[in-house]
Amino acid sequence: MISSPDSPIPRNSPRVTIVGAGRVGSTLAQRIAEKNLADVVLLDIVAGMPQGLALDLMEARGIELHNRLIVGTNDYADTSASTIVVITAGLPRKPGMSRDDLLKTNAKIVVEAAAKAIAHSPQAIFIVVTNPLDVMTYLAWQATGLPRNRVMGMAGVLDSARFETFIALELGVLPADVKAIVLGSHGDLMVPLPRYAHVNGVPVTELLDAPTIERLLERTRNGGAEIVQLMQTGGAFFAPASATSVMVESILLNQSRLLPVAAYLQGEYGLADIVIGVPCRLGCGGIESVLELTLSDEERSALQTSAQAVRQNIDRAQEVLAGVNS
Ligand code: TXD
Repeated sequence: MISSPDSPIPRNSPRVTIVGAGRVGSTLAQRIAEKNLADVVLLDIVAGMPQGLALDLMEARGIELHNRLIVGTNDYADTSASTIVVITAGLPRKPGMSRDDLLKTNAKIVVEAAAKAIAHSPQAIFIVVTNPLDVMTYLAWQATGLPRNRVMGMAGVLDSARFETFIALELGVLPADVKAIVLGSHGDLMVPLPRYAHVNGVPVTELLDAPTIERLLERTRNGGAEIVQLMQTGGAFFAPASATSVMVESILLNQSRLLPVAAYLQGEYGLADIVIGVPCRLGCGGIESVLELTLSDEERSALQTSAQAVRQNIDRAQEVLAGVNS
């Protein structure tokens, strides 16, 4: 079968829709196609932009040696029957802006995107990327009405990768040999767990002293802001796209990878009716299980503080949305 960007995608290939063809969205489309994971539909409100990006990515296929289709569109009808929907639509941070400043604008965008996407892909698993991440994931879960295993947010994989990067740079070791996990909300109140970090099995606490670890943690907490400050226009997108692609891959290939994911909790970690970053096993059903780690009192209370901040912002977002609907 011969396919062009204008022809329907053959149904034997999984399809990933990315809502928001900005920097994260378009880079993610590239990663998914070049890792040969799925065909991609890039959707944006800006007319012509996703179509142009899709054509550009299609023209790289012969060079990059893959045959995945990338379609750009402004119409949700073209996203039908997607296996995964990733929502990156929204505004990114400007210098000095917190992720929560984005709350009002992005709440409306994400709710609309989730509702429209689920209407065309009722079987899809949703991954939210838009900030403020935990709140937007909660709103997408509500807007889709899906069971909790099928709606999740990407932040922990990125925050963990940042912590791993800083550890690798400090020690001068291969980044892939460093493993770390960051829980909690995506923001200043994230909860890194240095006692679980290791370099090929050697605990980081054996390799670095406490003040150094604290310095690296602080840099991790400010990881997003550091890049926004340097770039001045927009924020990080290469590592966020890589982090999202790992989640997409684990779901599409049913890899059951254990990854920190923003998940809707129903009592785990003593938290309920909240979305927050926790270790999850990701497979073809989405979140297949939530792993409850034994936390110290300090870690547990940091997670609770993180959850309280998310709760406040969920309430604020609900007020904003209620205002829109009244
Ligand atoms: O760890 C994480 N979760 C994050 C989150 C890491 C990096 C970026 N993070 C957040 O993702 C960031 O704060 C933003 O909220 C989103 C997207 O970031 P990106 O850098 O890709 O922003 P862009 O380049 O501005 O792209 C956003 C696109 C842009 O093309 C808009 O036209 C589009 O979203 N947009 C829409 N598309 C569809 N529908 C609607 N309503 C819409 N509104 C804007």
